[in-house]
Amino acid sequence: MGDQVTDAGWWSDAVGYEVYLRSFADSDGDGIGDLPGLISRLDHLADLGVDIVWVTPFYPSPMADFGYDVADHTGVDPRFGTIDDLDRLVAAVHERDMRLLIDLVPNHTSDQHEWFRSALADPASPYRDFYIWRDGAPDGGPPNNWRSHFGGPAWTLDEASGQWWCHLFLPEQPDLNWANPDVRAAFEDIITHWLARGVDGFRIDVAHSLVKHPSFADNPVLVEVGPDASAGEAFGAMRHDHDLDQPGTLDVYRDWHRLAREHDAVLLGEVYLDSAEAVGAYVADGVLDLSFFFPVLHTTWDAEVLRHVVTATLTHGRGRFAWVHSSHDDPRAPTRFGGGDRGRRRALSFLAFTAFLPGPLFLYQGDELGLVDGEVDPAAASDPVAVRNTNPDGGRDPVRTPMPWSPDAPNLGFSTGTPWLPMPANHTAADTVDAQREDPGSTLHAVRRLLRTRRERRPGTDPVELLAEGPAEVLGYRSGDVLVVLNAGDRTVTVPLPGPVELAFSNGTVDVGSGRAVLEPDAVAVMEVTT
Ligand code: TEU
Repeated sequence: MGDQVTDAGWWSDAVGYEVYLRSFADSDGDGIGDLPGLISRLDHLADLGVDIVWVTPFYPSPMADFGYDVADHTGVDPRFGTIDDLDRLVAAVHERDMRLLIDLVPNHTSDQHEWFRSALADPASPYRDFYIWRDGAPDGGPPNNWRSHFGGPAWTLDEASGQWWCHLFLPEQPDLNWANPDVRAAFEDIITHWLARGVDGFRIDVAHSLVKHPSFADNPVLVEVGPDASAGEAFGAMRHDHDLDQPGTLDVYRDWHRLAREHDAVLLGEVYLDSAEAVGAYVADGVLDLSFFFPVLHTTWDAEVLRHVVTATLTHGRGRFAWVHSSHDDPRAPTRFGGGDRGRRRALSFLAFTAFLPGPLFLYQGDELGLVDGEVDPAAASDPVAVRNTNPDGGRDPVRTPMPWSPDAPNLGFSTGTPWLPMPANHTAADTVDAQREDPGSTLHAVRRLLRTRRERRPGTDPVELLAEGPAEVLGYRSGDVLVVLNAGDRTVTVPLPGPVELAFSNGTVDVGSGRAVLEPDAVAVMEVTT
């Protein structure tokens, strides 16, 4: 299904791993994960079978959005380490035959970036036009009805000049003006800087909203929401005709693609749009190499929903949508799939199901442990989405709690100091890397086995044929000699097979015999057809 990619690179088949740096490993006891901490844990990733390490922003930042408010695109925040640590990270990743992706945040900067400081201090500054300024509406309100993802209007008034600046996220994250060629030139310099320093590519933050419609017209309102609506509800209550997914965005990436190609580097977009067709346009030839497709990470445990995202990925992703199951922004897969052992089993089964389909496979830290969302006391909430809204979505803290490493160390081995976000009570010794390493029945062992099987048996560019026969709650496909079947229902199912098979990987109780496979609910079987 779907055309195969025409310019496949080293990333096409890779296993990626997202490191949320702040919560990964703290080397100096300040309670915040850092670059030396990450370096000290790279062997865990290499052992697991990871090819690409994606590290979230380490740049100098006031941390209003924990680093996604960048104040200097070529530096390192002292809380995360030094520029020498970054060079050491590049070398240490490469020594282990892995590659390093860093986060590029081009939609906005921090309000403490020197560009914005200059723009705010002096409307005649050459940096004024790096950002988006508009006069208010005749009634004195914001220029239009656009909303911030994080609550409230997407505009804040600069009283000195009487103009408003645009921010699709926090007021402290002013949006850049991508209609200004100087902004484009500045980012090409940033990209060139990091490629010369040896990084292997970029995960591009909010890759779908750099360019805004030049009319700055209101977005059509789909549903009226009251003041009690959460940030997410209010954002979703309008059609984003003018603030997201504007055509000129792809031209920016065409330029970056040329730069990336000179260094054999990869561009991976965070294209946070629901339509697979729309996301597919970002991964056309000569644009981005890869994109996440987020409906995959919003699925519930429902055969129809799972089938839909898989089919959409195959049709529109054409091997360029990276499979993603959890992230630092959204509920973890085991939690989404019901929590506890059951959620964990389902998450592993769906991970295995996607592992033999075209496209790279990404894990988020803790996915290899079957980690569920951490329980965070509301008093400890840190995410601005939770803290700044009277009716919060709950925020993203539960998916950002520190990584559990060892059962006997303070804070499960994350930090010798006080973690910036408390270790959650529902993450216990059994969730730690060290405990799971000792337990052959652990999720860690299963994921390592799965990734090894994927490396050995991955069908490469063979076309994928979705299985049409069998019970409705079963999802299945064949690609080359690999046959994968998942039971997303709540009864044991028998699936007809084309001939003799060998079981290459399974999760849950699976019985594979001649001509049929029997799978209990939530189970997956990865088989090799032997004739
Ligand atoms: O996320 C962009 C984005 O669209 C998400 O914020 C999403 O809408 C929200 O998290 C759902 O809960 C990226 C980063 O991944 C996120 O951490 C940043 O806060 C955001 O950009 C701003 O840079």
